[in-house]
Amino acid sequence: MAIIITAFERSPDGGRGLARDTRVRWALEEVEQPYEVRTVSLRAMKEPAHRALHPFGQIPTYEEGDLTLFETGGIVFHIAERHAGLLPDDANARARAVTWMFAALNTVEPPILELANARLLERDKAWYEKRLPLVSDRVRDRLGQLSVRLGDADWLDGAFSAGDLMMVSVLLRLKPSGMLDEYPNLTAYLSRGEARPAYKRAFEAQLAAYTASQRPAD
Ligand SMILES: N[C@@H](CCC(=O)N[C@@H](CS)C(=O)NCC(=O)O)C(=O)O
Repeated sequence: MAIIITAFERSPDGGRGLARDTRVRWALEEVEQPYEVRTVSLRAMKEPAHRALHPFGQIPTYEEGDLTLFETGGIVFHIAERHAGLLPDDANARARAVTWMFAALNTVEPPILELANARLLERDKAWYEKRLPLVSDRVRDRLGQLSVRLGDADWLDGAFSAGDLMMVSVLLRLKPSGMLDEYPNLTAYLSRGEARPAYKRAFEAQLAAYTASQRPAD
């Protein structure tokens, strides 16, 4: 059954792999499942045809036969459940890996997004300079806690899992800020994620799509 995901027609991240289709591509590459990509414009994302796939008018979505999914947590979990390679066989280890997926999305990603949004959308506000350190400290709190838990380990709980895939994906947004440099073990963790052949393939695929979107039409 062909797998089709959606991605931005022109990713606003400039091909840096921060759009969330990259984490879905990465999961599919880890489990060696081929997939097709349908790109959608910002306008088309808000139209009924796309909203039928994604109620919030966002990307990515995932279609496989008569199954349609949205939300990267749900999509990556589905991929990890269906195919070997992203979740351990042991039931307890599996539950812990899923817990790390939730931790990435529910506990670590929100302050990171708050910081990204503040930098992007609030620079011209009178309170920006006062608010930024507060928001940054909330990110540092989480990074400090994560850094302590990771310690010297390569991955969050034994072998690489969907929990690491999601956590690395979430942390990547901080890379340009230099904030991760304060936590050398997290920087190394990120590098290990980026060094995985499956991540490299996913990154290259989204970059190729972005580059193609920049070429003038014939
Ligand atoms: N929680 C959702 C977030 C999806 C999301 O924010 N997608 C972004 C792209 S990475 C998007 O479609 N942004 C455009 C918009 O919201 O209009 C998930 O993990 O899938």
